[in-house]
Amino acid sequence: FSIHASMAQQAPLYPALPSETPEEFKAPVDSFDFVRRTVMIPMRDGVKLNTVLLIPRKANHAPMLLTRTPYNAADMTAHAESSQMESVLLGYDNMPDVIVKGGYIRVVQDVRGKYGSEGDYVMNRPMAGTPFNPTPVDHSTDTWDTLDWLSKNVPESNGKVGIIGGSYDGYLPLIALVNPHPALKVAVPMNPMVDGWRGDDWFHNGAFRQINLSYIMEQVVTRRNDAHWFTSHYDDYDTFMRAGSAGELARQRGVEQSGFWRKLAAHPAYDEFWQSQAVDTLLAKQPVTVPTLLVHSLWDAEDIYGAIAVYKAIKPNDKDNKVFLAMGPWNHGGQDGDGSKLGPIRFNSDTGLHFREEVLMPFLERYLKDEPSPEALAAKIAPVTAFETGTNKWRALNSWPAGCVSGCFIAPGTLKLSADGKATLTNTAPVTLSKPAQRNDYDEYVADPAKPVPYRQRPIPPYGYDEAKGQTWPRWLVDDQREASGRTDVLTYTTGVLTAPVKISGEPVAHLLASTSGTDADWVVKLIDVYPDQVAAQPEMGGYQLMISADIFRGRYREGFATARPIAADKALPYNFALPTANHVFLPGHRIMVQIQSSWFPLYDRNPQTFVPNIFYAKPADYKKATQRIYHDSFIELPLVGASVK
Ligand code: PG9
Repeated sequence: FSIHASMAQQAPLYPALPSETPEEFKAPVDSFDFVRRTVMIPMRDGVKLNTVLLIPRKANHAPMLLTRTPYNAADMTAHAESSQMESVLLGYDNMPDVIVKGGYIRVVQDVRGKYGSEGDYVMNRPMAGTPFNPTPVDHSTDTWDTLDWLSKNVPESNGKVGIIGGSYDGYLPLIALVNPHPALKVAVPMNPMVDGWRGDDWFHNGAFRQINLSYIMEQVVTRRNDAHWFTSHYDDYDTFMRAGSAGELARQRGVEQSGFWRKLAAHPAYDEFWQSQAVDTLLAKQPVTVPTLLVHSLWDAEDIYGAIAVYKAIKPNDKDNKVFLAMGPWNHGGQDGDGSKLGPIRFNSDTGLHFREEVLMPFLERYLKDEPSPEALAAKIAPVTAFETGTNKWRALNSWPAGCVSGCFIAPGTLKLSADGKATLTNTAPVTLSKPAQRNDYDEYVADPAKPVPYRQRPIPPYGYDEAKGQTWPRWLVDDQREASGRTDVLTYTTGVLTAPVKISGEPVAHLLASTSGTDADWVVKLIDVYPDQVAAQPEMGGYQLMISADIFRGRYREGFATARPIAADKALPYNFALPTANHVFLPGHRIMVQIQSSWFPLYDRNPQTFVPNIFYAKPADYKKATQRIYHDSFIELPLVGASVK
């Protein structure tokens, strides 16, 4: 670092007592085990992108590991003021153990329009030449230009680049795969943003993730994120309730100054704006030429849809077995750190370290190093490395979904929701529901928008984080669901105690036959593993209700995501939607539970339950109680592995 004096150094005002601040402070870095180099790399349109390189002192023909980010390259490469590269790199998206042990040159770049880079910022910049990006540049061209510069201007390198990152930084490696530069030898998209409307950060099946309003503002309205959302209530449940609709809160908080908010609010349905940006659809049209390791977190509270969606989209094009998938019992980004537990759920080993050492490091080395080590070449990297929750075992599989490497199969089972809160599992193929067996064959609850079901125990700290409670946002998907099961506006169906293990691998699918007295409704379905009443080794887990897979569906889209339509009141109608991928064994002594409710607040905005053109602008009078009915024989289709059960 050389710190220029903040003011242009002038002649001392009082020569007899000159400033004690030198003209330019030069930090002594000779003792550092790395060299920091900051360059402004020119893109084809002249915009320069701020790019930080940390080069190990001994680097010679070293490969480069690149992360492109909207989250501040300077910060990400200066986590600590240290002479040691590994300490400097601790923190978001870095995995210093991988980078330093591998002897990589670390490159982190601010994307166009953010922090130290020039140009204009556009959230998840649409591809050039599409209706929503008439310019000649996008993240594919910016990555191409960046790699072209890196491959020619880093003498300490071997000219080979891997691109790696999580979340938004996981979306960027996917876009790098469109017209990839020849220097791109490997891509590791982790927990990537892929389809913001279907199941990643902005909506899930049309329900808006309003808890991200603060992000939509802070990330867009200034180049360096120095405008901040403020806390008005300790309990975020109150923050959002007092405002009423997400659109009203956006107005109150200045979010309307975010160009991205204006686009999002103008496109509440899954129209061309969202469909044209679905990265899985985009990549399905590309050849697979770059070895790619997709990384998925089973309890990802932010981008639980993306990695699996891309895997499904590109695997059919993978003629040379270049596409790999790893999934672990992690929260969003959990693979970067200690993966031995998540909240109270213990995995009996550090699953993050296992992934980094046994999968990621040999994978990177194999494609980036001029001479990979014998260990890296000998490492058995299965096409799919999947952690099996429940049993806490890693499984090496040939494809996904798969229940085992050979000798088993996946067959759809039916978890029927019956009277008296009973759930019954049979391994018979499900039969799609069209009309109720008999008129009174249902359970009902009153969904009151004035008292929406909290997505977690209140008080809900602002933006879902609470340092005191250990940042519970990243682990809320493993919160105990007993909080909800006791509510009269949550239906609960439970099997008897299992006498044999029940394993599921893949996406459960909710098949509801439901009616509402309103003309719009949200349906939340949660598949839950109920622990035995007493767990001697971990008493607090006695009776724990652990979500294995859960999602929300906004009923106005039941006839298609592109167009919102009113729901016919008091009419039993089918709702069918997939829940996130699971790879779980319900152990003997456990029970399988399904919970159904009509709000998940304040994570998702409330459905007024009367049809309005755009829920962002619903008025207080639009929000009305509704009586919801779930007809018996509604069921969850489970991807059962092997012969299962009772
Ligand atoms: N995918 C993460 C995120 C995006 C938008 C809102 C909130 C979270 C991320 O990039 O961190």
